[in-house]
Amino acid sequence: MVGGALVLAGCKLPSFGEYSGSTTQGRSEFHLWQLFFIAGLVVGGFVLLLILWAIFKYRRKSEDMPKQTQYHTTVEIIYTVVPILIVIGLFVFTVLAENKVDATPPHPGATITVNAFQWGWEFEYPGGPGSGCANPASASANQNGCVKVIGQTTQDPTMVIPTGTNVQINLKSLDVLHGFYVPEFNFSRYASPGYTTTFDFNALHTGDFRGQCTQLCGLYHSLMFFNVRAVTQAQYASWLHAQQAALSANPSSVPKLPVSSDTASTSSHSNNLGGDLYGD
Ligand SMILES: [Cu+2]
Repeated sequence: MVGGALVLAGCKLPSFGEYSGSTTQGRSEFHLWQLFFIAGLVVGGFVLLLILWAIFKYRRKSEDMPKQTQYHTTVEIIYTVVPILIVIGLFVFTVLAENKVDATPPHPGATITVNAFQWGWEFEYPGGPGSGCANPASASANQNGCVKVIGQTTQDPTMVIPTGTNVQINLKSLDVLHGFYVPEFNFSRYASPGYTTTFDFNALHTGDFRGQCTQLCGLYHSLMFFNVRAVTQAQYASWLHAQQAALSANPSSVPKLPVSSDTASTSSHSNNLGGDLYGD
């Protein structure tokens, strides 16, 4: 508990091998990690001290049977109650951190639909409030000023997000199970076919971050990377406007998904191995 209070007070503690988190959500996760690590060090160090103390203090000094101390009620109560209190404490801090990470407040500063597919990522930016992108397979998807960024297996797409505001991500999969993972955000979620997973990012600073798929989803799973570029809100707005202007000037430039991903469930396309891996 004391360690937790110190962590939450923002003391300069080691990172214990974890990213410090480039989003408010990732930062909460990071503090939870520090708390768990410190709790583990305290418990482990205490146990180690007890072991060493017992080894050296109670070395065999004679052939007599030493005093037997099992069924010591006070000790048994202590070593039952204290671990339960520790687990309750860790549970409470976990729930508090989870609630922060999973919160999706209304009126996000940006909304992005992320479609995972074999083997790449598509990022859809709806044109305005209430307007969504049309059917991803449709070539007329930019009717509402919707902007799309699509990566191919050998070319990583970049998801541009504004900093200092909530960015709501609606994560979907167009074929099999994928994993959306940004290490520096301390964040990972399944992209499930037929189900939308919604979460928020609030980027703390600008920068470029690597992302990747963390579910074995087929032949080129290991190439399924993407980038996240966090920019200021003004840069984000001008980027979005530039994309919308380019699309309305040239509607046929709307990026399209690779053919195989639209037909993953029925196609016998030669490189469509992901569906087979899942035994469908
Ligand atoms: Cu994948």
